[in-house]
Amino acid sequence: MSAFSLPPFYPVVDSAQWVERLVPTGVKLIQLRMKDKPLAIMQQQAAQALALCQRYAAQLVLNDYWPIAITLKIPFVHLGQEDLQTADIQALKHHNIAIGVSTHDHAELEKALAISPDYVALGPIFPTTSKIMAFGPQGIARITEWKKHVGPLPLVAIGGIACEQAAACLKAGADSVAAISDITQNPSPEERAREWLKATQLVDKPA
Ligand code: 3NM
Repeated sequence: MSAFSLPPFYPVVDSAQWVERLVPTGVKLIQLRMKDKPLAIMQQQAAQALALCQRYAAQLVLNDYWPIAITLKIPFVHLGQEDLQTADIQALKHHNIAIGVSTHDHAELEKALAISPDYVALGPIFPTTSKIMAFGPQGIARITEWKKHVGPLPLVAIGGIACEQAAACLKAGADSVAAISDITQNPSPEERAREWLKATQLVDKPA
């Protein structure tokens, strides 16, 4: 298993520019999730994001483009279910790259658990416009159900979560809460990230 630690909150962003804005706020982990960009641009953005994270002692998670993670030695990837089918899991493990996997129903959860991931994500907890999906909102109770199923494996809650709902997600059993729009669409994203950090510290977890 790879060395990583999942903080109770992390932002998901689509560019190195966002990484540059948010890592100085104190976020300990940030996911770079780029879509529909030329490969060379994604590689360059990922390299820039990695350098920024290293400067601020934050962990970078790269969404989907796992060969870039191997090339750039990014220690952490997040895979959607489609990428789970095609990714070279053995190569990622060989390079000591931690793997997180998105899940939306029990069948997907079983597929994720079959590769012994380092965490699984459940979503969307609430309605979201940030990702087009065949799955409707899961609701908070589903977090508790997932946590019972995965046991000590870290669980991330994602999808439509606002800062004010983060503590409830953690109390329901999530080990971490991830968000895009509540931060990037806020008029003051850096300030909002600081609010998230505060709201997710010291939340009492279920026994
Ligand atoms: N994955 P926001 S929901 C990237 O359910 C992502 O797998 C999801 O964005 C899943 O915080 C989602 O703006 C979008 O809702 C999260």
